[in-house]
Amino acid sequence: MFNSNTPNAEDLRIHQIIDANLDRAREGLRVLEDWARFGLGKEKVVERIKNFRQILGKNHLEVYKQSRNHIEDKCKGLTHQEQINRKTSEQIISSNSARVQEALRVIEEFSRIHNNKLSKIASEIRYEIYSIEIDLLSLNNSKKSEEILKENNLYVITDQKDNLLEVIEEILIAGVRIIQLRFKTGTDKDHLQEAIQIKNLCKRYNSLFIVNDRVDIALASKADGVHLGQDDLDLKTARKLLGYSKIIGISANNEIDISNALKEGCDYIGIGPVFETTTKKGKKPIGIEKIKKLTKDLSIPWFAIGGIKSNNISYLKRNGFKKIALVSQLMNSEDPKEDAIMILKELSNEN
Ligand code: TZP
Ligand code: MG
Repeated sequence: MFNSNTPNAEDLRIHQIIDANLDRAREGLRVLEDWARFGLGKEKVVERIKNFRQILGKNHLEVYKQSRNHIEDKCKGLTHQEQINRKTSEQIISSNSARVQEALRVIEEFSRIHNNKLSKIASEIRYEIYSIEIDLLSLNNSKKSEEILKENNLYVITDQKDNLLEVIEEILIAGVRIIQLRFKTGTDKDHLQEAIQIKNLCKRYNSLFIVNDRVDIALASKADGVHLGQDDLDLKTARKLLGYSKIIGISANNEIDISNALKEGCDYIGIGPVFETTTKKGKKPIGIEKIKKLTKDLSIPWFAIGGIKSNNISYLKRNGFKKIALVSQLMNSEDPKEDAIMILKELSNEN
């Protein structure tokens, strides 16, 4: 129970510690709350954080506030280089979560004897902050990926080749921001190595790296997501394994596949083949009219794929297709960088 007798000097020091750390925890929570609100637009997370802030506010007793200034604080205003170095939203989320966790730990320790209720509250909220930090970082990641998917119209899929890394780098230099690693033969060990190298390359160019078919290789290479066909692992299972920080794309070519993919929360859809293609032999083209019908009300990004070349992009654009995915046009190009630049220009809104 809280001891309401006139505090002695030691009590005063303890009250001052609690006062400072309640302020610290509430300030840190406010930073997290504002990022959840304005940066991510996630109402549910905002509510969770706001609730903690209010609980701490209610427990910020007058005696703690009154202890302020009784003892001179010589460390006031000290900043650390690390605080100045914080630039990205991830760094801000992590450092402020740590700030809240540390402050709550201090409150928990120092209030245990004279205000056990507050000590317990601090401990409970501290555990919650660990999961809020992970949720915020995941949401941050998926928000960034969603934006890249929304803003970019060219999605490049790889083919197996000896100089693949060089070709990918040329394509990234050209400005492509979505790369998918696709392989149909070879060993898992080699594919994972390749995936890790491409992931690092994509990271340098702020680009999405997606693995085709394989959730395990996507996870092990820290890819941004996975692309699944109708015969691959189902979306629900993939989501369970990957969580919400990763994107999941689905190949869906009819109303049922599309509606299932949407229901289960896929992030984008690949539709095709639009035209005849040698990359996926034996697959009958769907044709542009059918694709137009299927995508009429689609509210998530979708990419047309299959047989798309430099010479039929303007035709697709005239028919309202904005986003395309390519394999052979860039993988077999003599100059992938120049080709990618031309295609990006063709797809841009200026055209
Ligand atoms: N899915 C439908 S068509 C296709 C895939 C992976 C192959 C596309 O390759 P290309 O060389 O761009 O026609
Ligand atoms: Mg597949």
